[in-house]
Amino acid sequence: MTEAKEMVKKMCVIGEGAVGKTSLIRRFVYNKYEDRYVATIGTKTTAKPMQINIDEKVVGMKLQIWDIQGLRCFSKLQMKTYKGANGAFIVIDITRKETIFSFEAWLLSLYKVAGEIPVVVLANKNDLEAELSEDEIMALLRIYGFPYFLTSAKTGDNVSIAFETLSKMMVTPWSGLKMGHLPEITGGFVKGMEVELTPGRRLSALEVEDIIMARYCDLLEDPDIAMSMIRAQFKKADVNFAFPTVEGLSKVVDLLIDAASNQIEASRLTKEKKAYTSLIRMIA
Ligand SMILES: Nc1nc2c(ncn2[C@@H]2O[C@H](COP(=O)(O)OP(=O)(O)O)[C@@H](O)[C@H]2O)c(=O)[nH]1
Ligand SMILES: [Mg+2]
Repeated sequence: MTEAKEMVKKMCVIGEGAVGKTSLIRRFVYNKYEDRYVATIGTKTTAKPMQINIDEKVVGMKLQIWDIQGLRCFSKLQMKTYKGANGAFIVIDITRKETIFSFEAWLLSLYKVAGEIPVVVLANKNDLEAELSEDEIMALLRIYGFPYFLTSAKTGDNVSIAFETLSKMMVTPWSGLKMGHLPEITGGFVKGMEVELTPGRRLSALEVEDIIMARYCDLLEDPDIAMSMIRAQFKKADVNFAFPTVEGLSKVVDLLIDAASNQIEASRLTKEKKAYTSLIRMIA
């Protein structure tokens, strides 16, 4: 029996940089793969219609897949993009053991904003020699009860089934975490969550870039549009967003303010620019 009932669901793909988030999405949506690494700037969304089978019923849904830049977790921009998410992939790279160390921090930052939504873990690059064994992955995930897949964006191994699994979890009642509550993570991760803007506090260029991008998303009230404008200005200014400098950020800020001039009132823009400029001045 077929029952057409389309719904839109938001799915986030998160994890450290270069674990394969963008490649996994590209494989799933376009069935394509590229060996070249182009770091994602901010967030990028892709829509994908999906048909899933639930209890012998075909359910149509529109997946909104959010590819989220993975430089650091608890970044202000990332936290903003988690809002309203219905499910998430946390991606780790089996060729780099360290990508699993921050798993809980990613989870915690996600749950802080989106609540306890379904999560599926993707242990990616399974076509390469592993530095991380399946036992180690299972040991970590046992306490949470999250499903995981060994995937390869390169060969396509397990990619579709992973997306189908998470999609299903997103539309069926989810019992939540197996353990019932999240562990308390102390130390660096949680403490680093809020950037305190006290006088004399120095910031890194990356932190400032992050705050500016998050503010710009607020300013334009649509993170998707804001992010595409941000991408365009970085390109125009020829500034590498992964290694921002004071000069580079100043250039980008000028362009960003300019780009918003026909949408935002001039007095508001002047204030905004002042805020960006004083943030840039705080760079150590
Ligand atoms: N061998 C192999 N390389 C991969 C795989 N997935 C991604 N890569 C490569 O790893 C690099 C980072 O991938 P990307 O998707 O941009 O990572 P992201 O930063 O998490 O979005 C790129 O050079 C990709 O070609 C995979 O499954 N196998
Ligand atoms: Mg990417």
